[in-house]
Amino acid sequence: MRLSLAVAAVAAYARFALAQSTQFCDSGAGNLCFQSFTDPVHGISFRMVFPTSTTATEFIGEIEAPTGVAWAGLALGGGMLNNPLLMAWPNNGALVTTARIAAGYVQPTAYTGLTLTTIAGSSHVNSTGWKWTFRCQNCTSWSGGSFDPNGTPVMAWAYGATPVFTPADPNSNFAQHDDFGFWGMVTSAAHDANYQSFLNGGGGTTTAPPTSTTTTTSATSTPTLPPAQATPYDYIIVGAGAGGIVAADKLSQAGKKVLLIERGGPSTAETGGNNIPPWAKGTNDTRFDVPGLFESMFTGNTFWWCKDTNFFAGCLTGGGTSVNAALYWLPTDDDFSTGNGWPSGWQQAGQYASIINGRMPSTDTPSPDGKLYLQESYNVVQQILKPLGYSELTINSNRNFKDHVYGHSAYNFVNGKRAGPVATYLRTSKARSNFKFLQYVYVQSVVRNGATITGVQTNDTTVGPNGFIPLTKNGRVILSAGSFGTPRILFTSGIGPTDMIQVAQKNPTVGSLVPAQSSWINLPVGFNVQDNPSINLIFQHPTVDAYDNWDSAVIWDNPRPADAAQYLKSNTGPFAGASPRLNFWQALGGPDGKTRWMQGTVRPGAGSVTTKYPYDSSKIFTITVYLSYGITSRGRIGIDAAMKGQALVNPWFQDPVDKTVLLDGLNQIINSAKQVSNLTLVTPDKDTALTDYVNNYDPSAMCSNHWIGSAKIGTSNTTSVVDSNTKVWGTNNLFVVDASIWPSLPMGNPHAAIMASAELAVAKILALSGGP
Ligand code: 6FA
Repeated sequence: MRLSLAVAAVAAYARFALAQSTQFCDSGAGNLCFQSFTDPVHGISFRMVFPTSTTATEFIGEIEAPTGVAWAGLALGGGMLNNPLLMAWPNNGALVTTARIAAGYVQPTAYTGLTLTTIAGSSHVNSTGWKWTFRCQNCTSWSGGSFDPNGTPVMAWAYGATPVFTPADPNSNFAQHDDFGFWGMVTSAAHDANYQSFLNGGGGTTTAPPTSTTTTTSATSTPTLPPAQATPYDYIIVGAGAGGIVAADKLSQAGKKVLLIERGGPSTAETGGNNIPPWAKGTNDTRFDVPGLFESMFTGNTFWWCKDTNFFAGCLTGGGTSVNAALYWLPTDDDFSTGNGWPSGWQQAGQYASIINGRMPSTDTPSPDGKLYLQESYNVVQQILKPLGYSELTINSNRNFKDHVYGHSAYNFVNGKRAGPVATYLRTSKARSNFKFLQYVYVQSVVRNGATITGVQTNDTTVGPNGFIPLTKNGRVILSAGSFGTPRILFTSGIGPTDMIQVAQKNPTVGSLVPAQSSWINLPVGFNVQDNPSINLIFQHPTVDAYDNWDSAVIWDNPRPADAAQYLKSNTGPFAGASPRLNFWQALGGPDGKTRWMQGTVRPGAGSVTTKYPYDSSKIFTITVYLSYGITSRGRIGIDAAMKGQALVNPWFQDPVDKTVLLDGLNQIINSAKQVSNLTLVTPDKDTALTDYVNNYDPSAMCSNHWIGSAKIGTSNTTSVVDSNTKVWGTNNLFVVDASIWPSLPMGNPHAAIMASAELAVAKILALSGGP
């Protein structure tokens, strides 16, 4: 489901299970053994080492960043506010450094309560990046805060992609960070007996510490840890979203030794999440559990979104299924038809729809008391639809009926809480001893010897030597990292169009992982993508309760007291459902002789309203009108130099007939709405022609977050990326099981269809000879 709400600036930090630092002995800094954390997206490392005293008030720190990082900062506490922020940036081949502190979400000012000394011999700026090694004195406590030099305090990092305003000036102002994150710094394991001798040997001066002294000392008293032992797996699955969780469950159920790797952390309480609204403190009702908090995903603290795409994508356990509206549509037979691009052998949609529904039952009365809440917009919209010849149905009981039908929005919520694959497939996997789940581990590439994959390269050196996790003999890797994540891994692995592999090759963090050009596999990764174009119509009607437009300041901080109390008591009421209340479908013929399907999603309230005329924001509702099955437009996605996923060619309305057809559907709705008494169209307003409204629609607002097709399935390696067994062409043992393989959009919001395709994909993978 698409939302037009913008992501607001980050305003707070989260308390969730965090990644932890690991040991890093720096040969460039006298082999001092630091605790080090590397952020998985930008590749910036943050390190600390202390004297042997467990009550030390100083440390030696390092920030090491690849080229392209304009500035980076280490906050000495789990948040940007009221904690000293140690920052550095390169300028003309030298480093400029500063200590700052911020009391609000404003420009941090200079902080003078500590002493910073750059250790020149270990610091540098060169062609691959920059490194700042520094001594920080009087640094473990400050007015209003402190951290434990002998525990696992939470630290925060910040990254800026834009240079500070006056790079030569340590007091320069700078724009808000582009990204930030948190980790647990294991300071208890960061005390090194060579600390003082390193400093005595030259630290803090403009010359390097004498190499012989520091090398000798550390060699005798700082044994390096043995390399991490790697466990080989039959199947390594990358990404715990809709596709990956199903794949992992089916393969572990079949007795295979399975590793599921997720780059993000917990989501629902069951997975360890504890992002709980103030009104539910003391309960397990996290943002990801409570359906009515869906709209709060789009403001405030946004640790759950992937930071390396321009579009909304969930980077946490459950992937998109933990952050979406959970609209749940069992796939139609047409969705898996050859006409929709599936190879023959994929046409058992009915069978797999019932498997999915058996494990994750659909409900259109999400409140466990069986009552429907906030139904006013439903009642108004059916007055629009009935004169157009629509019939009311229980949609998932009639999954193949998608023409002129409407019904209550269906979800896979259970007992008033988000369920989805996390509370079903992942739960059963976790009970098996042959299944292992890693969170906060980022897979950079698959490691291959020509056509044979030998394992995956991660950013986590604790999971294997240099972060490598191997496969067992005949083992297989399945990429389920989503429509943007899977292509990124393929590009870094030398698989895809040449231009994208070259972009990955030039990236300072992952470029060295790209194999030699002689083993690149040229496939149309990123081409053929689709996403539903969607347009919002906003109406006002006196009977409608806009539910405060789902404003986060209300639903997260100050909900209607009776509704919050009802949910806390029995998981019932408005908070037991997400915002949508009604869905409808209609087949529309186009001037090109093709049929396209229109889907509508109706919800009380609106994210943004455009009109010159007064309106009552407490009585508005939105109809989001999408074009789905049958659309002909395709776009292309790829990466930029920072490996950020983006649309190289927007997928919406590339074929003008898609726009013509959607305009036809919108016109039918608007015309029929005219006969509903007291109903006013607010956006587009009466001065704005529908065609102009659609022509001027911001393309990014047209996005529905239903991306598919970036590693399309097919029968030819010139037009598809995976074969009919979901195996990547040109490889022996690399598969893709996620939204990327979908050849064309399904009829409805896609996560159930993706899960059904994952069920069938695993059946085919298991049946394929040569595997473990
Ligand atoms: N689909 C529906 O059916 N109903 C909806 O209501 C609905 N709404 C939304 C919505 O409101 C939003 C805001 C979004 C973003 C999507 C919505 N969708 C809806 C779409 C649906 O959620 C997605 O189509 C579906 O989740 C896609 O499933 P995939 O398996 O293809 O991909 P996911 O994004 O779910 O999972 C990928 C996982 O891989 C993530 O957990 C990610 O963190 C992980 N990952 C990515 N790169 C990785 C790497 N390099 N290493 C390790 N893990 C990685």
